[in-house]
Amino acid sequence: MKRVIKRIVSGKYAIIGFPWDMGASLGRPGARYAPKAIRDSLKWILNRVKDNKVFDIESNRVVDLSQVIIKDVGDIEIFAHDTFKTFNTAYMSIKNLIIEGFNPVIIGGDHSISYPCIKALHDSVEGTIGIVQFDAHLDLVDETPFQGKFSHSSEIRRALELERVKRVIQIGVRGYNYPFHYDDVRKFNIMQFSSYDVRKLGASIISEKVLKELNNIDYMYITLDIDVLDPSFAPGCGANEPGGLTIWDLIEILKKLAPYSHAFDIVEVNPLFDTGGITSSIAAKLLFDYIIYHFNPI
Ligand SMILES: [Mn+2]
Repeated sequence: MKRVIKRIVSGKYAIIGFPWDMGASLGRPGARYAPKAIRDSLKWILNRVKDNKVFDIESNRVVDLSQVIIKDVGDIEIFAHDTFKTFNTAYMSIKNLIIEGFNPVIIGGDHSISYPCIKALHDSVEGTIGIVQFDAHLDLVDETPFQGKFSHSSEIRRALELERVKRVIQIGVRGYNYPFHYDDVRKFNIMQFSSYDVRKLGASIISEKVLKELNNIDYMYITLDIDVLDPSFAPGCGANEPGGLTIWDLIEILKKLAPYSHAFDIVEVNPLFDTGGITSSIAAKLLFDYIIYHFNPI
């Protein structure tokens, strides 16, 4: 029998802000302001929910949310001088939420925050973990004197050290990177779909390939670095990397993967570089898409 990734639908979603940007050692800091900006944008979407129902125009249907709990649990407590203490606080909170049956929806923060969140999923469940990483960059740096071990360039490398993280799939990666990462990608058996692959093959085929690849995995964690989008769509991010995904392709792939995901984060939104809230509003839309399509796939 063909194995499929576990779908767990409790209808319980916890929104968690993680306003940490001390890991933004190479890119532009400022993602600490993202949880507030994204929550402000999310209000515009939630305003359309009436009597626990919302008209999903893109799928031409009314989605019934009467069985859905979206609980905003506030922000992770930040200890600015102490990465370890901050990450451990986040790890404990998110682990508890997962054990209580929530699907965590985490608003970063720079990309370093994904590591304690992935570890929280890893340690809350038995079984293998697959990570789907939407990103312009690889985030596979091991340790450097300048960035240390827990920056926004290292969270995927750290996650790969967890015992049951068995597969990483990167979508939207592009540009140029350090030559040794060519070997890392092979060493860690990372599957990559560059932004140009997405453009050539289309969102639908990419989604099918990802799900097929994760057939033997028990739990999926989706991490979405907003710089996966082309900077023209998302100017308020931690780093500019030309040639990114379009918003339409990203939305379609996310909607197709969301039903099989067990935790989600959206990171690197940087309100200090945003223009008119464009990037925050896209992040809020992606966050709501994740919840709607996780609960009620098309
Ligand atoms: Mn990243």
